[in-house]
Amino acid sequence: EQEQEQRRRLLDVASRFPLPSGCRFSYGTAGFRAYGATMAPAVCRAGILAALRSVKLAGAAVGIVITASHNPVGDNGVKIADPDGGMMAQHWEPFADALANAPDPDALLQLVLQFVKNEGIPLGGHHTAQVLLGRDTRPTGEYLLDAALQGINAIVGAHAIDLGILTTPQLHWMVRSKNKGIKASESDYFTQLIDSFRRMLELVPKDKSGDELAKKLIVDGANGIGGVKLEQIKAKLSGIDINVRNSGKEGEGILNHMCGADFVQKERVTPHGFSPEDVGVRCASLDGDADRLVYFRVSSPSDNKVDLVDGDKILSLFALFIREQLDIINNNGSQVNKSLSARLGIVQTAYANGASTQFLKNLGLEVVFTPTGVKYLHKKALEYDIGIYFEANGHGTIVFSEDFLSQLESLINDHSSEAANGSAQYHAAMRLMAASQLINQAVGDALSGSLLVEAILQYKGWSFQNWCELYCDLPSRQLKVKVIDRSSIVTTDAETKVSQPSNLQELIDKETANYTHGRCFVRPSGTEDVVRVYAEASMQVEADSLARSVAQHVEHLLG
Ligand code: G16
Repeated sequence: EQEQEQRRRLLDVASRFPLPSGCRFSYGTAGFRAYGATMAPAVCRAGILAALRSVKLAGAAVGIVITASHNPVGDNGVKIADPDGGMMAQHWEPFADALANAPDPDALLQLVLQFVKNEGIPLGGHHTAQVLLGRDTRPTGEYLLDAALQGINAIVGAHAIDLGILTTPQLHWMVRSKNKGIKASESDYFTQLIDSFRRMLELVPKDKSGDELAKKLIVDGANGIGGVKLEQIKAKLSGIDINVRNSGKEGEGILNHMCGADFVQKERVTPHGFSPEDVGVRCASLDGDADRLVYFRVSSPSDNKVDLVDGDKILSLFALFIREQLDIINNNGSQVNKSLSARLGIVQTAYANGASTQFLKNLGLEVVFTPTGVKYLHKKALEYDIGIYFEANGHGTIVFSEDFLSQLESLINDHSSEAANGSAQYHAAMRLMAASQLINQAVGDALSGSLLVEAILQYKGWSFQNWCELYCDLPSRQLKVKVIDRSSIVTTDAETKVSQPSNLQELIDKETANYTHGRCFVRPSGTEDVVRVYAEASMQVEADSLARSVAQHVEHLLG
């Protein structure tokens, strides 16, 4: 009987959300994304999928975020978070694609029945499933939330919990915390941020506490949810003076339009809402769902250019800080003569500026590359005791292994005697512990990331200028090319080479050979209907011209 009920529900929900003809969804770099008004069938099916994933994992909470992140306000999307708070396991993506594109109710039912049989998912029995839902501020969010809820409720025994409007990283954090059995509400998230930030500042050496300018930060909230959340907590963040622009309030502007992390990083000009009066002040820019973070400074009152600190430089600051603390712990002749063994790994993508990779390698750090997409970088970073990953566009975080954290805890406990706990070793261990609590362990998080940046700058007594000067970026240029079918480009070697169309790589190589320090690659975007072209060279005009000529080849070959 339960089985009949299950079939009936699936047929019923599929007939309520028919797939428009000619529509094709792909689980891309970060879930399904398209024009918001067309997304309901895919979001409903993502609801079915998330509930099935929870049943498969013995009722552990799974997450759904309804967002199109950096995309224009008219777009929307959906992505699924696994019980550990990370992105959904990649081996379920082919099923996600098939489910989203099932042409009619019967095909959808057969697909689900076959999949649950293959995966050994106990459908229709006495199972439970729970799905936590969050969404960003897009106008289509509520409509798509309803589609997701209907999809989840189509699975017998599934329970949906709508957590309202959240940043993407908040939802990931809540899924992770809930499954760990620790407090998982929004106020718990805020408390963790506020407390660990305070602890980080308490560990700043007295001689380093800077002037008022050092504490001042202007945040471009991209008119999305990040600014809204920051407004809620900024008064409780002591030791920093935050001013939010593009905060998402009525009349301030349009989501991601002429503002936000993607705009600032790609265009390198001041976002809407900033003026020459802001020259010299440290500014941070978030994207629409607050999972990207870049920093900038308005460089002169006479033009709108900015000095950019992208994800690579945030990564470099984090790497320096972590390395320094490990060195203090391991080279310090303290009374508690204990060292920590930690494999520190750095993960980047082909978009990482060549100068950043060189800088990190010169520090003797292990640097590895993955294709674009947090799902790849995060997974790689988990292979280390401490894994630091960042994409140049500002997605990234630091992940600490359980084993490392328990080593750290025992080191801190060993310092419990009064004589030892004033030692540099103890302070370094406490700093690493506070950093592991401040920085989001589930996914890159612009709010917690910026607080860690602020705490590290205060710890080092560094100005924005000091940070900028870590290394000098090689000039680069990114272009988007509209083609008929972007999936006809196939890449290999962490996206640095094109394998199809067969002659394209040869053309790229020929163009690149014309430039000193030239580097160029192309790849189909997984979030927008474009091919992306990236070029780097020793001068800006050269990077521009290399990108332009390769873009022309792409246009010529793919129409
Ligand atoms: C998403 C992914 C990122 C990726 C970005 C661009 O970001 O989470 O890992 O770098 O898309 O991907 P693509 O170049 O394939 O379009 P977001 O901020 O849009 O969720």
